[in-house]
This record gives sequence, structure tokens and C-alpha cells, in this order.
Amino acid sequence: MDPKKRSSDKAAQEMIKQMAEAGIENAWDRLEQQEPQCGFGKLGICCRNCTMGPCRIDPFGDGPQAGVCGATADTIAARNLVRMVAGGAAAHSDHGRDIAHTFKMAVENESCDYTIKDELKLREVAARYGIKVEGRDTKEIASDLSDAVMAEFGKQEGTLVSAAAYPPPARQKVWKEFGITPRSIDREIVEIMHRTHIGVGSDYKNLVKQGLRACLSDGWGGSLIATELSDILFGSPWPIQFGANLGVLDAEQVNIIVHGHEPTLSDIVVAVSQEPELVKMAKDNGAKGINIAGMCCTAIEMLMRHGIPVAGNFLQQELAVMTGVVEVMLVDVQCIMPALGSLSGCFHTRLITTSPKCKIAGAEHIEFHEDKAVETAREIVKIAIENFANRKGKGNIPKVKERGIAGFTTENISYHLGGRFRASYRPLNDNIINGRVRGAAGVVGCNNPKQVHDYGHIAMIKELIKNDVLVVSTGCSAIAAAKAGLMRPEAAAKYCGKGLAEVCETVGIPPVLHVGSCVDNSRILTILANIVAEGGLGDDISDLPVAGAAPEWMSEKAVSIGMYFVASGVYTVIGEPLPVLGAPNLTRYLTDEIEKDIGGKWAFERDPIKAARMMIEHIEKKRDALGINVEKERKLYDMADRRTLTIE
Ligand code: SF4
Ligand code: MSK
Repeated sequence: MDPKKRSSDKAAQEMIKQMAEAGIENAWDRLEQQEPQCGFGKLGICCRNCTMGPCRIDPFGDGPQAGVCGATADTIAARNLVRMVAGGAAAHSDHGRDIAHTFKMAVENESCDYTIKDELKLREVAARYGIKVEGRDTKEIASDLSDAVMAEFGKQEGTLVSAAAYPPPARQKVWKEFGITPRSIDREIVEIMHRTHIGVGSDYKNLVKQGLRACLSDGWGGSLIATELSDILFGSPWPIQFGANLGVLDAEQVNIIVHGHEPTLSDIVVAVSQEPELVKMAKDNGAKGINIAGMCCTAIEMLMRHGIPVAGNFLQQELAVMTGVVEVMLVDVQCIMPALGSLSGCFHTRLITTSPKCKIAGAEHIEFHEDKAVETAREIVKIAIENFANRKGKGNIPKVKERGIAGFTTENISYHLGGRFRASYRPLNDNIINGRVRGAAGVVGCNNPKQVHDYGHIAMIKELIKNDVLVVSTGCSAIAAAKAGLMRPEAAAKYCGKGLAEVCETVGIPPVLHVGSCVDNSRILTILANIVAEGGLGDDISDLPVAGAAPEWMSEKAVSIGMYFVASGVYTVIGEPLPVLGAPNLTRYLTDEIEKDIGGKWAFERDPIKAARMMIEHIEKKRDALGINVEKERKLYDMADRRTLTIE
């Protein structure tokens, strides 16, 4: 077992080695134990949607070509795929719903531990929802917005308000004509489950169509609600420095890792951990202080708003426990490996679950309710402090950490690129038009032990920025980029092509912009909508010289994200192929023919450098179509020319 074949991250390599020496297994070991994995599953052609099955299709054509009910490979794979979309969209949107509940509580209950932190954003979002803002006080507006947002989840008539308020009109027209305008959030997910039941839909294109509709209700609906209400409640992010990798853990402090996706509890944990009584209690127990670090997207929610360091991404959660210095691993929902339950039992680490939706064997459960947020947060911090005495030795913290800048948003990017006093996307559009910046790419998504940890993200991003493609990043991909030093402003000079370096250095931004957590992929959608609205680069997102990628994806949420980018008109390249390769017609549709229907399409490529080149090729194709790839003749202006210039 060579740790370098498992991870490209030095801190991770060190911990993988330590785990092997200690005989403690991790995700990479368990993947090996699973090999060879089921070929039918990989190809997407097994079905267990009813008990006439399980059925499977012979991919070589010698055996059965239909399930007991007559479902073909295309039907089975399409049903499985859109059920993945349902799972992903449900996870994101239920996160959005939870934040909406907290928001409602903050609005209705004056003594609530949560308050509105960004009134300006509240007013902007409310106006988009058609709520009158002028002359009204914050509480009235917030109350109306709370009702409007809540209604989006379960409404029975009409269409999603945000799907009409945010995307460019040309994009909305594509959805309308193709019949995929999302109606409500829950309805689209439920309809996937209905349509994929035995004996309902079997036309693979029609099944995909519902997948597209449901993912749009995630990206432009549930995820966007999660992002915007989080900004209103916890404060909109602003560029902030943070530390990244396992080296942010501190042998002399009480270490609490917040892990999962939702900011609701961890935001309060961060606040109470600074209370003098708790800091004193930590000191009285022999620690120098309390160190909160994060993992996965809960980490990102905290670092975007408070600069809390991130200990690592998805594949580092077990490695963090292995350091032996984590007093409490505090988890909410999503991307929390069940393996943490037994692993934490080998150490003094207390694994604490907090959501009634996420209980883990081997963990203790302290249920979190928003109306007792501060009380619960204090209880958990005290548990961590008391547990410090149970730590054995100094632990094994790899001395590896980087620094980066996070905290970019749809709103503040326009200030960083457009000027301090007058927000505008104009300079970004102009730099794309003049070719200094060739285009933009969203590189997002998870880790997957099937690929060398972080290698895909880093290699792809480096190739893109070397070719003057500005990168925006979220989730575990953003954490990988930060750990590799790509979120330092100095990275521009080191890794970028001349044009992108010039732009980044002029405005003082890194070439990889951290725009947040998994639900914050919705920020990328609204950034794209703003670029279109600024003008000069076509009428629709599908006209833009942009591409999306998830080189190390693994979760159903990533399928929903990829699908909503495709449905929004973006060419999207992923590492591990979607599990559809056993269904030739469906595969051809997703990777080619679908582009005629909605303007975006999927591509599968495990090699991140090849994938980056495919994205660059697509970006150049879009530039050609826009007519901005023509070399402009250089002209020296004389006085007569200058007099003809007008200021618009
Ligand atoms: Fe088999 Fe059809 Fe039942 Fe699926 S739905 S398990 S293909 S009989
Ligand atoms: S945490 S969904 S592993 S990005 Fe959002 Fe990372 Fe993927 Fe989870």
C-alpha cells in the first residue's frame, strides 16, 4: 500500500501510513475489499424496483435484454439515474427547508438565538420574490419572505418563483418550450419516485426530462434558498483568510471538528467557543484554548463567514480522528461516513450526532433544536473541554497546512472585479471579450477513493488557469484547491497564463474563487445569470464560454448538481462516468443529443488534464460562436477619431 497512490495530499499520505501501521482501516481499504465491484451496478443496468426482480441486463447481448416487466437497459438506467437526482435534490432542498424553518423562527420569535444579519440581502431577495420592500420595516419584509419561501416547497399550482426571477429570459424560454420549468420543489422529487415505479414511465428521454425538471428545482430552488437565507441569517460572506489541512488542528487546544453541511448549530458553536467562561474552563482543564475546525461543507459555511480553518475534505474525515487530538467530532447531515462510529471508539474522540435525520451507530446523540441553540452548543463545547483530559499524548498532527482566501459571492465578485464603489460584472465580461480571460469554469464536487485523493481537482484546476480560464470552486474541490495553495492571490503569478495573471493581479484576487459549500453551487448559477445580464456574451447561459466539472464526484447530490448545470446550458465534465454506460441510447442522449434540447450536455473523462482540455476546447468553441475570437486590428487614434468616441 503506497499512500501516494491513495492521496496527493501530504498530510493525508502521512495519516494513511499511520492508519496502515496501526492496522486501522479506512475508505481506501474498504474500497479494495469491495473489488471487483458489481459490473451491472457500474453500468446502471440492474433494477430492484419491484420483487419480480432483481433484474439485470446482459451488457454483451447474450443474456436477457429486458427485466421481468420488460424494462430495457435504457429504461432501467434512466430510472436509476433520475432516482439519484431525486436523492441529491432532496438532500439539498431539505437542507434549504431546514434553514427556512430557522429563518421563520428568527422572524417570529424575538428571543430567538438567530437574528437577521444581512438586511440588504433580505431586501434584495424579497424584491425578487415580488415582495414590497420600500417603506416597510425589516420584520414585515422578513415575515413575507419567510411565507413565500416556505410555499415554494409544497405548492400545488404555478411555477417556482425563483426559476422566473433569476435565470436569463432566454433560458426560461428553453425550459418552457421543452416542458421542464420546475413547478415546486417537493413535487418534482415526488414525481421522479412516481414515474420510476414499476409500470409507469419507460421512455428513457421522458424519464430524463423529469430528472432535469427536479434538478432545476434544486439548483434554482432548494439550494438557492439555502444559500440566500443562510446569507441573510448568518451574514453574507466577504473575502476572508483561512487555514486549510490537518495541520490546523492544535495539540495544545481543545479541538472540535464541525462536519456535515448545515451551518445552523456550528455557527452558534463558533460563537459560544469564544465566551470567556468556556475559554477559562478550557484553560482550567489544561488546554490553551478552544480550536474549532471544520470538515466538508459545514467547514465551508464557517470559513466563508468566520474564517474558521478547514481540517480537510471528504476523504480526510477518518484521518482527522486518527490524529488522536479531536475531542469532539460534531456532525449534522450529509457526507458523514458511518465508519466514524466505530473509528471514534478506538480513540477518545466523542462523535456527536445532532440531527434527528442522522443518527449513527457508535455515536452519541444530542438532539439540536433551534430554540435551544446556545444551550446545546454550550453543552457540546463543555463535553469537548472535559474530554481533553482523556487525550493520550500529543497525538500525531501532520505539520501540513496552507492558507487561502475564501468568501466570494455573486454579489461581492462584482465589487472585486468591477470596482470598490460601483459593483459591476462589466470588467469581467470585457476581459472575457478581449481574451485576457478565455472563459470561466466551475470545478466542484467530492472526493472518491477510486481516484487519487485531490489529484483530479488540482491537476484540472492548474490546467485551466494555465490556459487563462478563471475557476470558481465549491465543496471538497474548493478545499482541495485551498490545500494546494491555489487560493492565495500569489497563485496567479505562479500558475496562471499571462492574461488571467494580469487580471487577477490587477484586482487582487486568487485565480480560484471559493464561492462556498455544495448548496452554494447555486451562487455559480446566479454568477452566470449576472454575466449574461451584463451583456456582450450572448443571451443565454448556453452562449457563455464556460464549463463545469466534478473530477472526483461520488454523491447523488453531485448528480443533481451536474444535471442542473446541464439543464442550465452548461457543458459538464465528470470523472467517474454516470452509471449509464450499459444503456447505449441513454448514454448517447446525455452526452450528445440532449444539447439540442437544452443547450448543455454531459461528458465523462477520468483523466483530469484531458477533461480540462475538453473544457477549454468547449470554451473556445463558444468564443468562436460569439465572434469574440477574432484578432482586433490595432489602431492608433488621432484627434478626429477621439472626437467621434461617445460615452455610453
Ligand atoms: Fe425487474 Fe421490472 Fe421489477 Fe425492475 S421493475 S425489478 S426490471 S420487473
Ligand atoms: S461535502 S457532497 S463530499 S463536495 Fe458537500 Fe464534499 Fe461532495 Fe460531500
